Amino acid sequence: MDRTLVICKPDAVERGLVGEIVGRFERKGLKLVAAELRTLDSDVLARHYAEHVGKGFYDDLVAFMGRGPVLAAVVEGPPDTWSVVRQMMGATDPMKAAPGTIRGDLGTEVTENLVHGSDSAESAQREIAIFFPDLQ
Ligand code: IDP
Ligand code: MG
Repeated sequence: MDRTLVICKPDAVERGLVGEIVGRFERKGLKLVAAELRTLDSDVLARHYAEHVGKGFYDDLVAFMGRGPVLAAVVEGPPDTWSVVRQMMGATDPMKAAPGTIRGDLGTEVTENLVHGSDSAESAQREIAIFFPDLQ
């Protein structure tokens, strides 16, 4: 089995779309193995988004991601589950994301794009360790 990190971002919590987003993953056949509503501080965000520190959009990203609670979750499924989750999320820019994807169906803004999913098996392992260090 394979696990990946999913975050329903603050806009998803504010808009009441957590159930819709998690439900899509559950209906696909992926299993929720950890989930917690929490507000992320700048230290956690700097670790999680290490690849983006210093980029032009980073300050806006951190302000957005820390403005209210997120649902951090781990989902489990067959090998390459991280890739299935990414496909179901759609492109980073919701205006370019395909219909049928979470971002394509539910969003319009590139920063406030509803959902995070790890972008490789290595990222999944790294990110799960940040959010759920005690997960077996
Ligand atoms: P991803 O979430 O699809 O993996 P990344 O490139 O890793 O996309 O970017 C992380 C997050 O930073 C995005 O989900 C989005 O919230 C935000 N972001 C990415 N690119 C831009 C941009 O060009 N302008 C504003 N925000 C951006
Ligand atoms: Mg990314």
